[in-house]
Amino acid sequence: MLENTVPSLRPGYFTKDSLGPDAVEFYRSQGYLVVSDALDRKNVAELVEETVGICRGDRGEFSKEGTRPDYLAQAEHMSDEEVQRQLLCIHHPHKMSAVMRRYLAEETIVNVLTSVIGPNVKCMQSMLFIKSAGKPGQAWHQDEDFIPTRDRSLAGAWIALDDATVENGCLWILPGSHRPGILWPMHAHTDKRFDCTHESHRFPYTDADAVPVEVPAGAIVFFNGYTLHRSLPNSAPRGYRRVLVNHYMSAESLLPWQVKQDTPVAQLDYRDVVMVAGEDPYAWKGTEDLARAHVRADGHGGCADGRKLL
Ligand SMILES: O=C(O)CCC(=O)C(=O)O
Repeated sequence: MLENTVPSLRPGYFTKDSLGPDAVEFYRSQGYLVVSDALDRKNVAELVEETVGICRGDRGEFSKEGTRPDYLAQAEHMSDEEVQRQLLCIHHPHKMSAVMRRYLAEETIVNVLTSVIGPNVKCMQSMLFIKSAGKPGQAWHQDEDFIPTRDRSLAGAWIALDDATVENGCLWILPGSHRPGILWPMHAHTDKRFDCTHESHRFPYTDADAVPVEVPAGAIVFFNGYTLHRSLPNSAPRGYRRVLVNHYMSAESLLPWQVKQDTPVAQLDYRDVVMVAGEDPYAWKGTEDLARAHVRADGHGGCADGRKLL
């Protein structure tokens, strides 16, 4: 656990026992909330063990730009530390790991999401960040820029597998930045502190308005898809800042994401989804198995300066 901090006393920090209307109100007004004791040590150990198994290639193939990452051929001769240092982020680990899939519908996640989204909730994405010492962070962005819902219901559940501190690259949030419901412009950046995704800019907040969301391992940070957030590099001398981030939305909304453009625009609906609560009003469409676990390559938009980080 984090030393010398009492996360549950900070604004927006709750425990499983203290979740209730105040937590929902905080999420609605500030765009995030923390449940600092969501997972116990056993849960965290299980997810960490699974992370190592995934990085070793023991849970099946994952590709980097369509090819198998080179290090996997040598993985059996590498230490747990070495295999984890090879990757910054794996998308869709739930597609290769039954353990990761089980945590999509973890009890606290379902409890919070049914309070802040509604009774019917679906998940469309998971991401496993390893972020070992020296790896970059993610620049300011809003997740709805990448995963567009039609009712602004997108929410991330950011599950800390290590204590996340300012030093090792915890999440930073601009409180209340979801409220205007505006998607700010994005551009490619050349800031070497960050992975190569594009960054949001021209919003009316400064870095001084941001709060670091330091949390102990086992905490879950929930944040709205319009909330501006970023993380800084892992500048600790060693170790990781591992986190499993799952994304959810209201099952009532269609999901015009990663879908064939020959469909009429109003009907675009990505159906590789997992219901985690309630009823799926579109169950008659069935679901599809489209996504594959893959390594994040050069970010969503490519590196402005041609860097290869992974
Ligand atoms: O944890 C991080 O480094 C960034 C996470 C993030 O940007 C996200 O989940 O959208």
